[in-house]
Amino acid sequence: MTTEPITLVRGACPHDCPDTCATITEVQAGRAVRFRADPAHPVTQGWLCAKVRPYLDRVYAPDRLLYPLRRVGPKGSDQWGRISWDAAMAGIAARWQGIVAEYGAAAILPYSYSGTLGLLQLGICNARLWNRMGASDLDRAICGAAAELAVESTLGARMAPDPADVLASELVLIWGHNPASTGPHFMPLLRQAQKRGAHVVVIDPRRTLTARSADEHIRPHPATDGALALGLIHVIFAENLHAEAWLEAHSLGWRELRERAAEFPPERVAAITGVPAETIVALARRYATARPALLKTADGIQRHGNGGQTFRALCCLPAIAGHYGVLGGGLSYSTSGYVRWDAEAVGHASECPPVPRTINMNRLGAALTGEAADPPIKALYVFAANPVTSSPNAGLIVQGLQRDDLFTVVHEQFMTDTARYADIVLPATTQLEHIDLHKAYGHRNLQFNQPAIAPLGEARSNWDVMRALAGAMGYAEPWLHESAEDALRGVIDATRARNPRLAGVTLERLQAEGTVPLSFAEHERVPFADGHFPTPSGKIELRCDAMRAHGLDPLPDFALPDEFRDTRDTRHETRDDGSREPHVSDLASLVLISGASHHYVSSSFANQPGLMAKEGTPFVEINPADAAARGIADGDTVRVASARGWCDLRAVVTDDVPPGVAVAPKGPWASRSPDGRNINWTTPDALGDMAGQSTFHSNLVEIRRADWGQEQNA
Ligand SMILES: Nc1nc2c(c(=O)[nH]1)N[C@H]1C(S)=C(S)[C@@H](COP(=O)(O)OP(=O)(O)OC[C@H]3O[C@@H](n4cnc5c(=O)[nH]c(N)nc54)[C@H](O)[C@@H]3O)O[C@H]1N2
Ligand SMILES: Nc1nc2c(c(=O)[nH]1)N[C@H]1C(S)=C(S)[C@@H](COP(=O)(O)OP(=O)(O)OC[C@H]3O[C@@H](n4cnc5c(=O)[nH]c(N)nc54)[C@H](O)[C@@H]3O)O[C@H]1N2
Ligand code: SF4
Ligand SMILES: [Mo]
Repeated sequence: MTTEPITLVRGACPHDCPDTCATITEVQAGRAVRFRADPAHPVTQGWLCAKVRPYLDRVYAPDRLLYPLRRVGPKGSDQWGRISWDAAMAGIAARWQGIVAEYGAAAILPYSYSGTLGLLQLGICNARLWNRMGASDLDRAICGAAAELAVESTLGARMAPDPADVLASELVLIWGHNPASTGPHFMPLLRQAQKRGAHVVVIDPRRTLTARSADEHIRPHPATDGALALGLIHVIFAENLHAEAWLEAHSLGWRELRERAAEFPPERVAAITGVPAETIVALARRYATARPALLKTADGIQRHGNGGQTFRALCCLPAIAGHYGVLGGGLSYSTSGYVRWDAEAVGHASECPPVPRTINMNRLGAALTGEAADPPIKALYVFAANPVTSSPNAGLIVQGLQRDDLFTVVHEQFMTDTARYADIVLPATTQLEHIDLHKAYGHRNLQFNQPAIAPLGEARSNWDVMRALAGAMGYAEPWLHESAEDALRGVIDATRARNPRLAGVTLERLQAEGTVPLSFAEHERVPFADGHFPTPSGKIELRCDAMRAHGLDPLPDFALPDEFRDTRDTRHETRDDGSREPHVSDLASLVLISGASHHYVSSSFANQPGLMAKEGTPFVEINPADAAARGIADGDTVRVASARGWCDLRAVVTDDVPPGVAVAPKGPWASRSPDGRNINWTTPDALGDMAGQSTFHSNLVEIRRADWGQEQNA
């Protein structure tokens, strides 16, 4: 027992989660001995989720990467030799300089997403070095791009109520969102609202953890929610339940939307969605007459080929019933629009060459195998992301990463599926070892993260690596070499100068207080309470002419994703060894949804033994009728196959999924599976209707017992 004193260090959970919890690390003799929630935080409320509670297991995991490594075997063979940081930096800079000389900096692609959401370790690191270099830009459209564009063009900004405002709701419509797993701190508030009499409706094809405790669960066919929303709008207008005076004063195009919705009478919507017409009518009445109703949603629902238009329809619905601007009403999607970090302070783009081109991250495999041709991608730098596990059509990504002429660097905490294909692997710090500032997308506080312990081994933070790389490349601009504190201070100060919500916020105050609430004038507390929307028209744009620039109808509309319409016989694939893939047109296909795992955040934590044990063997849920038709029993190993590829999973036969739908959560690592694959070997890399959105869930698959392919070939 050491008698050293214990120091408490305030931090923030860095993961991609709306809750952005406030944490406290207890440090003794330089070692983190306890990690817990801040009891005083209004949202964290003294508890952390199952994923992050054992965070010290992650920090001190025996498989943490602690030293720079150089590949010494063939790509993907997992054979490494230790090198020094100096050698790593010099080696990377030499390769990059050669590529820049021969192909231009556009041949270099940084790839990052959501390992951390910090301003410094993600935001600034996404921008500065790459801008200075003139590297290709990455269109980060894997998660919620369509929803973000839909919200920004319809409402003007991503603003949302305080989570606790749900206590004033009479009806809560949770649409294509599973907060019990994906934003758990909303659940106690929801329970409390329910106890006060609020009626909770979940709209999701799957019986999720959230749906289990709802008062009503409505299960549309996947990707038909646009029709469902237009059907609700239809009924509200048809029964004269719409908020005409409010619409007249504060909206653009409500009469046109009424005409569009007239094309979606309940019987037609029932045929499209599978939801009975009576249910649609009853829900519309309940929604329109609740005082008020909150529509709470997130990104899962829009990962479909038609997700953008679907989300536009969702944004319009609260306006028709007059729920915007009312305490307990409106749309709860994201609070991230309250603070937009000053882009110039973040990236210094005005001092840099123009962006040569932009590559959509959802097309990584295609880009690496020829789609990005002029110039080809010759170097990839991955940090805070694990595309082989988490990005669509992963088999094609692996094919690209195996190119001998591609120079890949991965900066990671662990030897991920992606890091295994690197030429050089650099060890990254965890949140306990570096500084950062976080804004939340599910609440209205800033969270500061003080480093609690020194970096383990030779791990370095993203920013420290960016600075070292800038030095190795010979770039002298001071903003490439600032201290972490100075970099943060510069962005905070520049942003505060234009944004009254940051009144009084300084680096020093954040460091001292950890949690700093954003400032709201009383009339701004409830979004859009004054009837003003920060759109070009100052109104909510039900008809949004800006949509034309994206090649879209200015009114929300419904069409099935291409994946579900295109039943042409183009899906046959042959394995490398010439044997036959299960063929999706051999049987009526299933729509496979691969949303969040309860115990992982995307692929993060899916290598942590305690959490892997809780999550169990990677599985796919299939309805008993679909299982029986295929001779599949619960627990069987099954092969899930799409036009892109296949993977083997354990079958869970359950009516938690309706007939025609299968669910296999994202997250499990390919390298931890016997077949070396995961569900993203099947998912589509087609782009959605808006903002280059990923379309993970518009995934037509066939599921067979794993021995089926072999039988066919025998
Ligand atoms: N535990 C955990 N938490 C997470 C994450 C995680 O991986 N694990 N990921 C984080 C990230 S990156 C994000 S973006 C958020 C996402 O947060 P959510 O959007 O809440 O999570 P998802 O599971 O992606 O999708 C939500 C639901 O959409 C449903 N869905 C899919 N297609 C349709 C459809 O066509 N119609 C309807 N009505 N529903 C549909 C799925 O069945 C799923 O239950 O969660 C964050 N939090
Ligand atoms: N099938 C399917 N796939 C999906 C989705 C889906 O719905 N279905 N959802 C998608 C969504 S919503 C998202 S947001 C993406 C997320 O995809 P990614 O952004 O790739 O997220 P992760 O897979 O969690 O990988 C993050 C990695 O960053 C590392 N990391 C963490 N902190 C740091 C750090 O400070 N520095 C460095 N260098 N590395 C760090 C972690 O160890 C981890 O390996 O996944 C997508 N994948
Ligand atoms: S993942 Fe979400 S709920 Fe869990 S600790 Fe982090 S912010 Fe909180
Ligand atoms: Mo996401």
